[in-house]
Amino acid sequence: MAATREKISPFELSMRMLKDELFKKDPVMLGVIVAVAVVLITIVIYKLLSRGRGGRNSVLLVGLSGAGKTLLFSRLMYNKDAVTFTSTKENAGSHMTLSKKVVNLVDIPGNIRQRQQYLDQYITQARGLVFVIDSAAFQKEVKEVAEYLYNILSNATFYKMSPKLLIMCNKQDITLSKSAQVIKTQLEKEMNTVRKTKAAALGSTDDSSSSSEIFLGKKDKPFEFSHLSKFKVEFVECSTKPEADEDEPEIGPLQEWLASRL
Ligand SMILES: Nc1nc2c(ncn2[C@@H]2O[C@H](COP(=O)(O)OP(=O)(O)O)[C@@H](O)[C@H]2O)c(=O)[nH]1
Ligand SMILES: [Mg+2]
Repeated sequence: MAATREKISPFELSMRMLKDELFKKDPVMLGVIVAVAVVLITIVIYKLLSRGRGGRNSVLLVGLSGAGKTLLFSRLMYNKDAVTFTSTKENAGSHMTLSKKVVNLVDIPGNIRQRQQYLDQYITQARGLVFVIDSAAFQKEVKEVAEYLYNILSNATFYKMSPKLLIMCNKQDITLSKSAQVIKTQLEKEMNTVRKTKAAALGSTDDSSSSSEIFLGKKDKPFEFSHLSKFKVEFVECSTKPEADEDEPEIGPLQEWLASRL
C-alpha cells in the first residue's frame, strides 16, 4: 500500500483526476452531440418530406358565403358551372396549374358555423390560401370580411404554417364592384379596427387566450398588409362569371398566381 502511494506524485495524481473527469464528461458530451445530430437530421428529413408530394399540397379557397368559391372551384376543376357542387360540405380535388404542378384544391364552406371546423382540418396541409371576396357586395360586407380574414391570419397554426396568400377580388364583371386597390385600403382600415377590438378584449381577460392568436402588423402603426413580415399578401381582380354568354371568365391572374407562387 505504502509503496504504491509513494510512486504517485501530486502532479501525476492531478493528471489522473483530470483524465477521470474528462472520461466522466465524455459520455455526456457524446450524448449531447448525438442528440443535436438527431434533431438536425430529423429537421432536414421533415423539410425534404414536406416539400414532396406527401407534404403540404393544398390550396384552400376561403371567403364569405356567396363570394364565388364553389363556382371558382368547379371552373378550375372542370371548367364548367357549379351545378352539382354543394356548399355545406367541403369540395376537394386535384387541379393542375398552368406550370403543371398538381395541387389539392379545397373549397371551404363560408358559413360561420362550419368554416372554423374545416379550416382547422385543412390548415396544416395548406400550401396556399385564396381568400375570395365578392367585390360587388364588399361595401356591405366589409366588416364581416375583415373579421374573417383577421381571424384566419392571426390564428397561431396558420401563422406558423404561413401559406402563400392571395386575396381575389371576384365579380369584377359587375359594374359597381370595388377595385382591388379600394378593397385593400378599406380592408386595412377595417382590420385595424378588428385588431383594436381584439386587443381591448384581451386586456380584460386572462392571458390564456392570447397564446393561440398572433398580433398582426406593427404595434404602434395602423394595420397594413405590407407590415406582415411572414406573409406576402397579393391582391388580384377576377371574375368567375357564371352565365358567361359573351364574356369569358377572367381568372387569369389567379391562375398565374397558382402557377408561379406555390
Ligand atoms: N356576376 C358574377 N357572379 C358570380 C361570380 N362568381 C360567382 N358568382 C355567382 O355568385 C353566387 C355565389 O357563388 P358560389 O360559388 O356559390 O359562392 P360561395 O358561397 O363562395 O361558394 C352564384 O350565383 C355564382 O354564380 C362572378 O365573378 N361574377
Ligand atoms: Mg360554396
